[in-house]
Amino acid sequence: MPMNLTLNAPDYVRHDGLKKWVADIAAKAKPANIVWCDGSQEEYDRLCAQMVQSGMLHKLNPAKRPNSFLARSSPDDVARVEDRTFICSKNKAEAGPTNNWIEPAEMRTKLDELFEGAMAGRTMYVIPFSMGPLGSPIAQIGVELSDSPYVVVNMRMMTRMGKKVYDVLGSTGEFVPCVHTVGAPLVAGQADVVWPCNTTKYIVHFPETREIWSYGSGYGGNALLGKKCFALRIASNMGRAEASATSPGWLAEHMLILGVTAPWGKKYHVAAAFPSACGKTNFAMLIPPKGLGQQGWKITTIGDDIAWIKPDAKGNLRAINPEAGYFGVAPGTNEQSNFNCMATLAQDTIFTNVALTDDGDVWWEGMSKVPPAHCIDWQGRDWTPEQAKEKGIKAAHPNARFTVSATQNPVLDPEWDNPEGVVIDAFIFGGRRSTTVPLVTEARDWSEGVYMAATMGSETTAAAVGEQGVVRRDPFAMLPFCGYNMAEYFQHWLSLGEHLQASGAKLPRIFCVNWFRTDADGKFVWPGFSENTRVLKWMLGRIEGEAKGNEHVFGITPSYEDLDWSGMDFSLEKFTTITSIDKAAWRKEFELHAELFEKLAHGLPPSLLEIKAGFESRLG
Ligand code: O2Y
Ligand code: MN
Repeated sequence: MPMNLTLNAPDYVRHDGLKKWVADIAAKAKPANIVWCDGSQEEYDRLCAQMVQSGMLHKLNPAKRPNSFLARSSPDDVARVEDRTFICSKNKAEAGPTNNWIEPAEMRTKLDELFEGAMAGRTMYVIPFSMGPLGSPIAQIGVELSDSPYVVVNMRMMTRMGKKVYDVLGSTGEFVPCVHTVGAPLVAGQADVVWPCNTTKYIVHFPETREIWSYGSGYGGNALLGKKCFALRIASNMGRAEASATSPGWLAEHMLILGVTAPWGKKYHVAAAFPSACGKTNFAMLIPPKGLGQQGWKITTIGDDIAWIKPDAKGNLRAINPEAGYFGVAPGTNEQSNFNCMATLAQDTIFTNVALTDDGDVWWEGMSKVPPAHCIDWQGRDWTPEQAKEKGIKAAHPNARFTVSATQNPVLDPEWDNPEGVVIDAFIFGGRRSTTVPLVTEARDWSEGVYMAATMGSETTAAAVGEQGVVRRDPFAMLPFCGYNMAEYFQHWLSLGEHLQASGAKLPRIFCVNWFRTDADGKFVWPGFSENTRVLKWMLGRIEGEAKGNEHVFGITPSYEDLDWSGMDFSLEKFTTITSIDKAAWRKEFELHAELFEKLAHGLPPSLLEIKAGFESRLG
C-alpha cells in the first residue's frame, strides 16, 4: 500500500484474507483513502449529502418526493455494455460461443495496466454484501471495492449490505471479490467531473476464481456488481459446479418470483424469465383486474429480476430473491401499468437519467398522459413537449432507472426474506415477439419446456447498448447473463430435471408466453399488465388438473372459453390473432432454432435436436 494510505479496518472485520485483498487492491489502484462501509442510515445520508455537494446527485423536492435524489449519468454510460463484457474462463469453450472471451492471463495483464492508479484522488469504499437473506443456505457473500459513492448507496438498497455481513463471513468465510473503478482520470487542480467514467470499459468475470473486475462505467449492471455480474454470471457457474452424481446443483436465473393466492386459499409461487425491459417488474407487482380481484385472486412480489433456485431435501425447487431492491426501468411506468411500483417510488428513491420537473419532482415518458410544459431532460437541458415532437428528443433516457428498497413495495410477499425460499410451482418463459409466438403454451414435459426456453427469441430493447427492435435468440432470457457455455447450461437444466424426476420429486410446470403480438397496424392486441392474471389463472388451473387446453404442435394452449374473461371485453377474433399458429412462420422459426443450435453445436444436448425433429414432423 502507498505509504500515506492506512487500511483502517474496523475491529469487527476479522477476516485476514479480506484485509490483505483490500490492501493489495489499494496498493494497485492508489485511492486517496479507504472507507469501510457499515451500511448505516447515517452513512447513506452522509454519502448522499456529499454527492449533492459534488453535483452527482440532485435532491428532489421533499414535499413531492421525500428523501429522493436524481442522478444524471454521462451520455456514454447509460446501459450495460454487452460487447465489453467478458467471461475469462481458462478455456474458450467453457465460455461458449455466446460470451466474449479473452485468455485470462492476457486479461489480467490488461486489468493490471488499467487499474494502476485508477482510483487516484478518489475514495475506495469497501462494500460488504449478502446476496440473499443473511445466513440463508442459498445466500452468498460478496465484497465490492468501488471508487463510486453512487455505487455504495445503490448497493445498500439492492443488497443486504453492511456491518452484519462480517458476522456471517467470520475470519475465514468465502466471499466473491468484486473490484470496480469508474476509471476516470483526475485532471490536476480540478474537482472530479459530475459523472466520472471512461470511454474504455471492461466488465470482466473469472469464473474459476470467482472474481469480478469492472472498469470505466458507473452505471447499473456494469457497476452494481452484486446484480448481473455476481447473481447471474458468477452464480450460474457456482450452481453448475455444485452438480455431481449425488446432487443436481442449482440454478441462478434471470427471473422474477411472485406469489399467487387463489380464492380457495392456496398459495402458488411462479418464477418467470423475460429478457431485459420486457416488463418483469410490472408482472412481479401485478394487481389482478377487477373481475378476478373480486373472486379473491391476489398477487405478491418476491423478486423482480433474479432468482436463485435450489432443490430442498424433498426435491422441491425452492427459490430466493438474492436482491433486496429494484433497479427498474422508469419510462412506461405509471399508475395504470404498475400502480404498486408508483407507490413504491413515492419516497426514498434514487432516480437515474429521468427528467426533472420545475417543481423539483421527476418525470419520464409514459408517466402521465400530459407531459409537463417544461422540464430539464436527462442530460440537463431544457425540454418541452413541442421540442420533443419536432426533434424527437426524449425527456428521460429510454433506459432511465429507479433504485428503491423492496421493503417499500406495498405488495411485498411476506415470504420474500424467508431464508428457506419458496417452492416453485411453475416456470414461465416469455419474449417480446410481434408475430409467430402464441399468447401461452404449456410444455408437455420438462424437456420440451427446456426446448421452448432454449429457443426463445425476443426483440431487443434499450436495456443494453446496441440496435433495438431486432429479434435475437435469447435462451432462457439469459443470453447476456449466462456465465458459461450456453449449450452446457441447457444440459444443466435437463440433468437437473432428470435428477429430480428420478428421485420422485414433482417438477414445476413450464409455460411459454408472449404478451407482445401486434395487429396489421403494428398495435399490441393483448392489453397485458393486470390482464396477464387471466393467463396465470389458466396456468394454475392446469396444475390443479381443472383448466382445459388443446394439444398441438409444441404443447397445450387454451381455447377462448378456457380463459376467465370476467370483467373484460376481448373478442374471439382478437384472441385468434394472438393465439394462431402460422405454419409458414413456424417453419422459418425452426430455421432460426437450427441456426442457434449450429452455433451451440459443441456440447448441445442431442435430446434438443430430437425434440426439434418431433415438433417439425408434427408441424408437417
Ligand atoms: O443494469 C443496467 O444498466 C440496466 S439493465 C437491467 C437493470 C435491472 C434489471 N435488469 C436489467 C437487465 O438488463 O436485464
Ligand atoms: Mn434484468
